[in-house]
Amino acid sequence: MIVEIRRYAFEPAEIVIRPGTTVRWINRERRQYHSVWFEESGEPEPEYFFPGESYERRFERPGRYTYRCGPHEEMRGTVRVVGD
Ligand SMILES: [Cu+2]
Repeated sequence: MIVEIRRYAFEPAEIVIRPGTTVRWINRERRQYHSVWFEESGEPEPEYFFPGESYERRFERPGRYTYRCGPHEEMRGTVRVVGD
């Protein structure tokens, strides 16, 4: 599953996936770096990634996972993992 980042937005902002799916966020900006931070999970913010780079994460458990970009709090997204 691919989520693209353009003009300070995650596209699509919400996705629905099955357990065991890897999500890849690709930075499609011209210059701007971003991060994908699951802040509510209590994890530290991961490193920024730059145009042309990507960030991956695999989801094993059903649930609703919200995230944001560290430097741009208005950038938000949701991953819904739906089991059988
Ligand atoms: Cu950002």
